[in-house]
Amino acid sequence: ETTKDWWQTAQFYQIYPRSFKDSDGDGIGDLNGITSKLEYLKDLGVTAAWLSPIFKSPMVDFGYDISDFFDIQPEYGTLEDFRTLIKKAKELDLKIVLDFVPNHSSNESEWFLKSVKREKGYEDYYVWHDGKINSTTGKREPPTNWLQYFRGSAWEWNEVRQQYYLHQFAVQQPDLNYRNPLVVEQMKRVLRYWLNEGVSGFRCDALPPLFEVVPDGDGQFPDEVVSGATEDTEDRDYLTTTYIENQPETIDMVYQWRTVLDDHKRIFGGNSSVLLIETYSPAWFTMQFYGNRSTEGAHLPFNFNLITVMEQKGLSASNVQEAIDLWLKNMPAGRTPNWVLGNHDKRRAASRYGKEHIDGMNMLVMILPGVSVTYQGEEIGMTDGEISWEDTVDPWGCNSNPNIYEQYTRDPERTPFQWTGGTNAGFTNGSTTWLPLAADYATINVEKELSDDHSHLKIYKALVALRKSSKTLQNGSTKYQALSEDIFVVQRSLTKSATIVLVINFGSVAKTVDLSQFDKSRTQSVQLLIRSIDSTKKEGTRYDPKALSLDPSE
Ligand code: ISL
Repeated sequence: ETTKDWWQTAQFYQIYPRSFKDSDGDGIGDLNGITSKLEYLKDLGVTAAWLSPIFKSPMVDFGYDISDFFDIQPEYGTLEDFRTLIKKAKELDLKIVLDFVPNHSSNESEWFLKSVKREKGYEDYYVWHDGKINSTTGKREPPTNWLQYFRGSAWEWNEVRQQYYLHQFAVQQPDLNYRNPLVVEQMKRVLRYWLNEGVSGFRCDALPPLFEVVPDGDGQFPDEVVSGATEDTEDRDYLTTTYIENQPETIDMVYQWRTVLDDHKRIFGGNSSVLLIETYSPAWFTMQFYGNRSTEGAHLPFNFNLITVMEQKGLSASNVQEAIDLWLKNMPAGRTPNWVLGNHDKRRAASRYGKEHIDGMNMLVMILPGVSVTYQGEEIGMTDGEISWEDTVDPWGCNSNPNIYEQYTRDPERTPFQWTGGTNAGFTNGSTTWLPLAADYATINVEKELSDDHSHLKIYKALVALRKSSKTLQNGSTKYQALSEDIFVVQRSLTKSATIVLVINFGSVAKTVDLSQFDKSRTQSVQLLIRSIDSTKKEGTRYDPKALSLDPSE
């Protein structure tokens, strides 16, 4: 077996900086807060932390609207603070991965301000268009019917420039024009700049909308057609996204970024740095990011199937099997799989799957081959906050209305991290928090779960430790199967004696499982390694694999 590079066996951990730890009492998380908690990450067994955007931003989309890609958001700290964070991380042998947001900038970026004024070199930095004149009304209209992700038209009229600009996200997030070589080069500068600051790679944001279709000879873009997915004409699902998503040029751009990373390593030495790709695309598109026979691409295009399949169909053993198949059966040979349960855009795993299933799902992503990515709070079983319309700040929520905002808002999964059961959950020493806390912080928090004999956190730590020490989990073969609607089994084996099995009961009634049905050789007693929180079994005890009883959600 070949030796693996660091990222192939890594435990990734996503930090949402605004909600992780506040060091200065303003109720907003910051870099010094993160630095003060690096030891916590080390203790969890994390290899690399990915920070959601920390760059200068008007915070319309909480950092995903960047006004200066080369500077730090003042409320998060300074470049010096960032360097301290990197230094401390290096001391602890933790890697830091930054968010790279290539699709758009903030409308307050100097690039955009210059483009509005058609300053030399910036004329075509964004996707500008005259629009069209309606033949009946004689009025000016957007160039196409394209919709943004956050509800409403993807085109905005600019009075100064007297043209429309494209924004696939909020009005304040104009799309950069990747058909302009100056933009392509500028964004590679961004990558090199942060590599020089010592980061270990990037999570690349929002890849599907990077390129749009090439306009026709008259400079016109085609309309999307009504897809019938929703009746809500403001909602992006109302139309197809044939022309605005998943263009082939997007794949090639990622290959170019990979070259930037590899060149940097070749010139300056050091460890490999990684590219993680955010895309909710069909497998035929997603898998191309990995690269092809002649070209290396992203190290890890995120696998969101355990989120999306369950969102559509609910949690069951067969749906879990389908989600795993979707990745492993489509992944090109020799690549590293990965497993994601949540992020800052999706309802929290404990709320989505049900609190009782958080340990089972954490076990699942850690026993499956490849790497797993934890969103802050999943290790303690954090649940969604309840955020009223009045407290709603996410642009996706705000672009809707009080009756439907809960369908769109992403605030519930972004509430402050729960460190203790004390005032403001130990997130801040100040009196306010930028988003209300989730209600359950008195019982779901790090301090309590570290002191409890058995807790989500202790289970999580045991899993990470097992994964780190187990050759079986790192190199073993994989077999998995839904034995029924409720019972799911994953088995990893290196040799017959070095076999690890995970059995989950997704159902709400107790079941007795015969593991020899799944694997004929599995007749000798099995020893319990790690059990979910409500399990009454005992670690170290031996059980009969032909009659293994499992309580609901055990
Ligand atoms: O959130 C989604 C699905 O639940 C996606 O449609 C999401 O908008 C898309 O994947 C892009 O997300 C990323 O870029 C956005 C930002 O708002 C998100 O927080 C980020 O993860 C714009 O930069």
